Amino acid sequence: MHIIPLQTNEDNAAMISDEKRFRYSVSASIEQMSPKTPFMLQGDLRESVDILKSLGYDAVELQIRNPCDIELNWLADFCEKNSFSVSAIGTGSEYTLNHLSLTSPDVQTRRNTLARMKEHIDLADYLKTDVIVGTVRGNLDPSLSKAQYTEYLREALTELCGYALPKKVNLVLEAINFYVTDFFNSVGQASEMVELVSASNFKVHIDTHHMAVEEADMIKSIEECGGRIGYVHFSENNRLYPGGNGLNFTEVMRSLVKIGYSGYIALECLPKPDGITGCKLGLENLRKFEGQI
Ligand SMILES: [Mn+2]
Repeated sequence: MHIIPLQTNEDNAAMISDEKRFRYSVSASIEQMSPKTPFMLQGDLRESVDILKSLGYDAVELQIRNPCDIELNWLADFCEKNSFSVSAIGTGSEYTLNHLSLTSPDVQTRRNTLARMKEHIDLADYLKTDVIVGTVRGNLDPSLSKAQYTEYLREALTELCGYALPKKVNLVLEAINFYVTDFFNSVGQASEMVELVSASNFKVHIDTHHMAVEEADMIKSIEECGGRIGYVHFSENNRLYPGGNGLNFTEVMRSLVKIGYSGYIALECLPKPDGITGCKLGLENLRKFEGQI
């Protein structure tokens, strides 16, 4: 019998070493938000997509308030004709603008949030992309214990992963720092919830801005999380585009290659000095950092 040796992550990294290692994206909000929100592109999505394509990005991340409220047929067409993709659908507006939460003490709010998240999953199925679980997990309501909160979230994520699996949609749980959200702040804590739900389409989503607050050693955290990482946000510790302050993105990229991650890196950054300039400088720097791996 001929036994094929298992490939290591290092082999995978070597195999793709001559190709492009990552696909680059920018998080764009369809709502016009405040300039203090980390979306370099805001408002008209066609305009944002045109800008990203012309700058040389591979994808756009969608920040949308209502997945049923917008006409997106043109986006699927555009992606197919232009080798462009949607890297993920962000669902933070469901919490910040629509006041939905997967861990609300109110059963009807939890049901409404689940129904809405299924609409995001349907949209992700249509656009061949994944869904981010960030702030929509909700903060701890004073009437709940941490154990009850964790159980509500585990139940919700289990149901959503089950719904998304036949559609080949992944869910990713973002590790968000303590001043934004109450739980799953560090990469290790997000990994624990991913282990608890234990679904093949449920992964950890890392963000360098949050990691700069939460992780004692960003590189060690990435390597420990390893194959559980399913999506990546890049932005500086002060939320500027990569290279706008001082984080060592070359090291971060090197650790991602080491664990075999070759998916999207999406920029979730403040529109500074202005959105388009941030996108342009961010991509130039990403290519420079990638060349230094
Ligand atoms: Mn993020």
